[in-house]
Amino acid sequence: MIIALIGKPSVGKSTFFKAATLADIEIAERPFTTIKSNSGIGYVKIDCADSFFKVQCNPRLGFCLNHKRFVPIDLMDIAGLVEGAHSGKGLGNEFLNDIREADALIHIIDISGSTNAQGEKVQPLTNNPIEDLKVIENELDMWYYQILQKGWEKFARTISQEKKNIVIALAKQLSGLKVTESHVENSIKKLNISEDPMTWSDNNLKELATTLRKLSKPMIIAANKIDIQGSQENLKKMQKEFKDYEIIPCSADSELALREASKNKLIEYIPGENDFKIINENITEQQSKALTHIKENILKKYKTTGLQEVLNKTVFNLLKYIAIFPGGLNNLKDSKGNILPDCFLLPEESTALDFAFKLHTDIGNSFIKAIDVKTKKVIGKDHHLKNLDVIEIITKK
Ligand SMILES: Nc1nc2c(ncn2[C@@H]2O[C@H](COP(=O)(O)OP(=O)(O)O)[C@@H](O)[C@H]2O)c(=O)[nH]1
Ligand SMILES: [Mg+2]
Repeated sequence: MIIALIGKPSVGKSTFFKAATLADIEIAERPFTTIKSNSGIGYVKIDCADSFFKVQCNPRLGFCLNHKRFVPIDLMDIAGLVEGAHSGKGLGNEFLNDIREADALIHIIDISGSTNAQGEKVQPLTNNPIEDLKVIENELDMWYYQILQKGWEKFARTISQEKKNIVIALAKQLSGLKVTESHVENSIKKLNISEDPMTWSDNNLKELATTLRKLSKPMIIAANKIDIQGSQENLKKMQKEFKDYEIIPCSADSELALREASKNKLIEYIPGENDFKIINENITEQQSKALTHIKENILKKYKTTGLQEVLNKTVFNLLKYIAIFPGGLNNLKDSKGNILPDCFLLPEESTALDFAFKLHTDIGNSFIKAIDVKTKKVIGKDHHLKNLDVIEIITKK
């Protein structure tokens, strides 16, 4: 699963990415500093199954702090998109291309209104963040429309004359955008258009582009820079105007400061928590002041910096994934003695057999039954797994 961070220049995408991955990349105020998309590993935070069994796990990937397990996900920091990106403005075409393989988008918005359309610094509350959201939506829609429209006449004629299945053909045509057959089927149904593409108007095509974009690139909004005074009003306005989006107040800068302070052993901080503890006496007055500011201005007001919540909601609410641990009824360790070393993220409705195949094709092929290790109950191949299950697969020897 790949999640892309998008937005206009200077809204805090790289700051968000750096905090989420703690990677060392350039962060600056100049527009277009990110000229290549970065990929890195971020994490979703879940209740680790180890506390159920009263043990301490040893994750092979990710980490576990205080029985909160951080499970890796792929993140991409996409270079800033400006109005006209779909027609190539500001290298927009190239940047949009980087979004192709994303399963979901985190749209980072400067909710304080302190960057203009080009990403230049302006007085807080001067820029209207609602417009920023509309601009990016339109760029994404136009990008899909262009891809759809390219060679459309020939495509539609072939489908029509050869009586091919439009759902299969279109999904195949757009598979690079992660458009699936069910996306196409649902879109056609929703728009109430015929299965003969020759009858579709240009407007139908535009509407189809938008519907497919929404389904194949579901989006969540990170309302960033909430630490800047006056942002809360903008947040309320945006939440009122866009009821279909989950809009989460966020301060990427604050999360980055906390994670760096934690990495440097100045504080104890578990990402996404509502508090931290200063553990180093040699902390400078400046550092202490900055940390107190975050505590008073963000954590006390909003509970968290929002960054972890954005990642979690993207994976578990928007994409509706579930986290599954492989484990044995009599043994939670792998051959090296690591306890509950793995945790997998799977689409909702995944079955015990899907999970077996996710572990290994051989395990899938020799599947006999599975065991829900928490309840000690035997489950069949079609059993739907649920979030935080621990599953043992029994195979033919
Ligand atoms: N006040 C405030 N500034 C932020 C926040 N996140 C990022 N910034 C600042 O916004 C500017 C642009 O950030 P950057 O991550 O490079 O933006 P990008 O162009 O979207 O990747 C930098 O000066 C950051 O320090 C935040 O949560 N609050
Ligand atoms: Mg950047």
